Amino acid sequence: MSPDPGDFSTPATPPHPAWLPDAAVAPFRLDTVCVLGAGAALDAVRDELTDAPSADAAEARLVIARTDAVAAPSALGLPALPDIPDDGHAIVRAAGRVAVLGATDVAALRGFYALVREHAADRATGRVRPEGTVISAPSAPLRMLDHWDNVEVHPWMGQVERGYAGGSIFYAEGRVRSDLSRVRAYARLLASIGVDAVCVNNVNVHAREARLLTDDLGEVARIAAQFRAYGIRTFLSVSFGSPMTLGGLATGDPLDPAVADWWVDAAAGVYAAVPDFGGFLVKADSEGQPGPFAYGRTHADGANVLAAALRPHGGIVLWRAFVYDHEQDWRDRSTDRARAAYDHFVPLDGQFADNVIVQVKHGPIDFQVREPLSPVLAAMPRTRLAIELQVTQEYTGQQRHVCYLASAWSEYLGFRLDGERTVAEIVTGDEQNSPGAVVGVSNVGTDRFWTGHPLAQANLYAFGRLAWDPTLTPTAVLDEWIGLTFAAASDDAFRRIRVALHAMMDGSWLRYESYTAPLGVGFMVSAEQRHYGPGVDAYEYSKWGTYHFADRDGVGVDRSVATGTGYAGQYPSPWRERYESVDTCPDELLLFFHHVPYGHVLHAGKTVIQHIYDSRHDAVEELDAVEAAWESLADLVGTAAVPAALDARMRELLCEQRRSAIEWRDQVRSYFFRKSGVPDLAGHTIY
Ligand code: GCV
Repeated sequence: MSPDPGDFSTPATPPHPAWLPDAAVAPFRLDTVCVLGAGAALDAVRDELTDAPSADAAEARLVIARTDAVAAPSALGLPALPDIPDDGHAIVRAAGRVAVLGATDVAALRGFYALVREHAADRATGRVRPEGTVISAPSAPLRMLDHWDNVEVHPWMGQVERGYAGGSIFYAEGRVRSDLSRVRAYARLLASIGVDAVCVNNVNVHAREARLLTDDLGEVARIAAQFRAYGIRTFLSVSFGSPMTLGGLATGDPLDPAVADWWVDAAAGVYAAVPDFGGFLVKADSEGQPGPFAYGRTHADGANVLAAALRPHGGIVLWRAFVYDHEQDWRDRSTDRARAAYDHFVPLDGQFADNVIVQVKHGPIDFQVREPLSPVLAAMPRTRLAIELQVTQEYTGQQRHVCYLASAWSEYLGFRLDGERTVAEIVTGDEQNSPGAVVGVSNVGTDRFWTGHPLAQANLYAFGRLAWDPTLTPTAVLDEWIGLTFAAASDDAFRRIRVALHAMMDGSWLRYESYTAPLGVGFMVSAEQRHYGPGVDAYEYSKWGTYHFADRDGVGVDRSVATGTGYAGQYPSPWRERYESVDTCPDELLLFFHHVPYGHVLHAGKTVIQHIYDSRHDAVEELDAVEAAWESLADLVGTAAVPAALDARMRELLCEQRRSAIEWRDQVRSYFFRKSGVPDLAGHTIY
């Protein structure tokens, strides 16, 4: 990939407009427009429509309004205003006119972007919208992006931990950037997909970053001002050790009154600087971060002391459940990292304050390309829960491979984890769980395309859309994204781009899975290359608790109750039984739950070893079609549809994807042949 373009403020390399190019909004400037009501977010709508001819509400073809600014429905030619939820919006089409309505300026702004989105999607699908009213409200009340950005460049993690798109858009040279125009552009993009919260620093809180909470509040306020204009609240990751490291106290014990007072003062300080501050995100007792265990306290004790400090200001705590032993002895087969979050957190159900949300990674290990859903999500009905997704592609190609993650997320959110309730229902609130959140780890940086791989922009887009409405299909979301991003293309070019991108992206998650670690086993990633590329044994004899146990006879982790670690027993029915038995365990998770001989026959009919040989081959072969799809657009390069810089980046990365996929194929296949000695019946080359 091209080197980090560095400071984005150089006029020579303006950032790519992502899914909001001028051409996506321009159609709404052609007709008469009226924007009604006050508020920064409505000013943002006015900015979008600056060049449009204006008219009063009774005449304008397009009205965007806060409902409290509408004198009477008749002023819009309507018999009555629709009944709109506070955080939702309505798009009313009547008598050839369109009214976009929301109870607040932010709701109206989101409604405006919904209109822009509809227009783009309709171009992709050819749909003509009928007259009538469409009301949309978010499924999750909190739709948040976490940034793993450091203020300073960390010696071995760089500036953005697991970032694959250059430096931080927030920080440069050890402080908050003086030019925050890129943050404002980011806020606009996020508002257009309904994201309403951003945490601006890494959950691994190093010494410099800890001081954002105290010394840098004026600077945090500058960032928050950029987001506020687009209806997005700012959060900070804080270190549980802050009372000691920043406050000079002798202890961080959450039950010590002096510690509680320190947090009360810290929270008051933040709200004095940022009145609409969202709250704290905390990684405690995890991978070296301090936490309540040091004082013999529980994670509920830890979270609640912060929650009490934030409560008077309306703030919340997002407390991560990613707690496990990262100093494990690989010889010890009784400890199973997959069990850890459940073992630590489920006994605490009902003990967390009501302004605490327990944030749970989607799977029990760590954002692998294939994991079962975390059983914690089904086991804490008296706790507000968030699902954490990784938009940044740490384990899914690091924004050098095409991997459209909406396919995975939509499967997770729609999964009926206790047989009845979907994960989306659990985290967005239902008759059992109070509303929680959908959280993603952001994938943007200073890269001119924002996300390294230009197609990784679609993952950020899809995150927001699925957090708003988890029932959307990945293909429909992709159509919206293509319609917006390539709005400048002529009709014919657009049709071809759409076909090409669906061919490249629709199956890309499963393709990535097929050439990397097989059947749910996970973590066969290079340690040297920071989780990029193959490293079949890289974590096999390590302290991280991520093993595959391949030997000459078989592979996989026995997590059954009968003979293994018992992890399968953490699931409610029917999954507990499904996963427990080799006979009923889904193929794609077989090696996550069972250690099986290489000759074990999958439901799909092949032996495990032949599946390992074949699927890698097939996935690499599929890349021919992926490359051909992009090549089919060659005559468009240099037009507004496909700028030369976009094409250059795409070609460079497609080349790298092929190189890397071949490396995965050959290493994994050779490794298992050498372990098992079982010949490949298809006669593929094995090294
Ligand atoms: C922010 C994994 C990643 C770490 C990350 C951690 C977490 O272990 O490799 O970089 O740290 O998850 O989610 O806290």
